[in-house]
Amino acid sequence: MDATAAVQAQHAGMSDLTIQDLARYHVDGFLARPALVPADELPRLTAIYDDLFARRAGRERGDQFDLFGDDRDPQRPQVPQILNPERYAPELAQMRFWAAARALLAQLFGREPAYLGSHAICKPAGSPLPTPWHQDEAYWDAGKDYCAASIWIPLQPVDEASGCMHFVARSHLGDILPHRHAGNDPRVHGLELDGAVADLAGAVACPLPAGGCTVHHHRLLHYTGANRAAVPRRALILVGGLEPLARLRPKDLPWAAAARTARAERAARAGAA
Ligand SMILES: O=C(O)CCC(=O)C(=O)O
Repeated sequence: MDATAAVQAQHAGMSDLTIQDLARYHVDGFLARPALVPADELPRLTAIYDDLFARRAGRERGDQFDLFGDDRDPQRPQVPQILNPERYAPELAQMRFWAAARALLAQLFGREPAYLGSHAICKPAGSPLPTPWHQDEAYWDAGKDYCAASIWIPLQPVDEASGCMHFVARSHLGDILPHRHAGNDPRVHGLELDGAVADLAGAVACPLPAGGCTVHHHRLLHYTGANRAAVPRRALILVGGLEPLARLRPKDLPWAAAARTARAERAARAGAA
C-alpha cells in the first residue's frame, strides 16, 4: 500500500471529500462543508469554549487577548481571541470533531498533518468590528514556507449579518501582500491589508450551520463581517499542515517587527513563545 492509500485507509469514513472537493480546494483555495462537528458534541464544545473565555484562560502567558484593541483592559476586550485553547482544555483534542478535522487535512494533503493546533475568536453580540482582509501566512514565521490550511468552525449558524467567512477565490496563488496592524496601530495584534492592494470585488460569502466548517489555504485572502446578531459569534479555528520548510532567506514581512502588543509583553514575561 502506498503512503497516500495508507493515510486514506487510516481515516476511512471520517472525511468524505470527493475528488471534485479536492480539486476545488486546490484551484480556488477554499471549501465550505455543512457538517464537521457531530451534533451530539456541539453543546459540550460550546460549554468548554464559553468557559475558556469566562475564566480568561491563557491571559497571563499572552494566549488570550483582544484581537482588535490595545488589550490593556482584560474586562472589556472588543474581540477576544485565545491561542491554543487545547492547552487550557486538553479534552478538546480528544473529541471526535478534532479527529474529523485531522482526517480532512490528511485527505487534503495526501499525508498525515505534522501538526494540528487551534485558536478561538469570539465576536460579541452586536460587535461592529469586521475581521479585516488578510492572509494567515502574514502572521507566521518569515523564515519558513508552509503547506497548511485552517478549518473555521462556527458554533452557531452564521451568515453575512453575523460574521461568516468571505474568501477571494484563487488569491492563494499570488504573493503575500503588504499588511499592517489593524488601524495602523502596532499595539493591535490583528492584521489588515495595507491599502488597496487586492481586488476584493468577487469575494464569496460562506454562510454555515452550527458545526459546519470552511477550509482555507494559508495564503488565501479572507474576511469576516460585523456580528449584528443578538448572540456571540463563536468560531473555533483548527490549523494544521505538513512540516514547515526552513527558508534560506526569510520573507520580507516588516509588520512583524513593528508589533508592540501587550500580548507579546505578557508572553515574554511568562517566558512563553
Ligand atoms: O473568525 C474571524 O473573525 C476570523 C478568522 C480568521 O481570520 C481565520 O480563521 O483565519
